[in-house]
Amino acid sequence: MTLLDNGTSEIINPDTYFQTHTPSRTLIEDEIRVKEFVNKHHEAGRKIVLVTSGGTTVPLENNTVRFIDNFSAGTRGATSAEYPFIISVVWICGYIWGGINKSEGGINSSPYDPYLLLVNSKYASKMKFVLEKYQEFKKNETLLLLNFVTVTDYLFLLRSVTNIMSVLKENAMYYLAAAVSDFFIPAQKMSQHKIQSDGGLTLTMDQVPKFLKPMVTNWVPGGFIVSFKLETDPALLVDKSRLALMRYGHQIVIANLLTTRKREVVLITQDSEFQIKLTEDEIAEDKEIESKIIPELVKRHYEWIRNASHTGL
Ligand code: PAZ
Repeated sequence: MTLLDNGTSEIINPDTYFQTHTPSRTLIEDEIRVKEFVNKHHEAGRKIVLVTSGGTTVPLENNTVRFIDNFSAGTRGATSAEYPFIISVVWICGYIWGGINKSEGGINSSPYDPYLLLVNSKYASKMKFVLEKYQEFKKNETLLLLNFVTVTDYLFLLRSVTNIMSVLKENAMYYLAAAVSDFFIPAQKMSQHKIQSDGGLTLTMDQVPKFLKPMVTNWVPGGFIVSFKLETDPALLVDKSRLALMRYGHQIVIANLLTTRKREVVLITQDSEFQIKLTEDEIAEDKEIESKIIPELVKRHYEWIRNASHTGL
């Protein structure tokens, strides 16, 4: 974080960010694929969910040798897309395809056509379910997978995909589970070449612009937006989630703690809090919390659509 003389941190605005950074080389190709996908499903009268998952990296050099990563394995997004009710999905992910956490050693997989999977026997039945779901998506052409690596790739991709999906108006859900870096080194301040190791390293980072505000206001006004809030301090979780709702004006924040995120979350709206928790029996059966989150969100999304048609949104 760059600290200004007065001790406040510098926040670049989203427009300046997009003007001063370069998207990934695959962005144009990705946009074409998203347009085709969205047009096809929109014409067929289907709803589409955008799922983002995984972590974004922050390069330290323009010719990147080193980067800062975060803990996210992309499990939340991957697992969520497996559940019924999720019909047409544009899924942008960093790292993995598959419902099993990379840190659990479950699978080795490719984001596209996996032809060799090494499956830990503990996960065999789960993997069968995931593969069947994937085959179903493939057969019906209802899943579009897009990848990102850096935070810049992610932000450009998010802006493009949401702009294209805005034609769906309230018939789209945006499920933002990716762990997006909060700090980065702007391209113009980054070392061009590998940083030499002839002493210690002090990093100065800027704050990544808050993209939820332009997303809610300009990119997809009328869309049903669900963001996630991760904290490690339970005392901050609900207040920070509420603050995000107030600041950005979207529909739901799902609050989760790092250590309990797989068994407990709180769905927070402008006027309610709703806890979703796995019971001890469900945990013993390896039930996934997403099997409870997704139906609840789909129900709320339908209510949102009903209200939107009344209010003419
Ligand atoms: O990717 P994962 O399954 O390991 O973890 C999911 C998560 C904690 C990244 C997600 O639930 C989340 O909270 N995403 C938003 C993180 C944030 O506050 O930026």
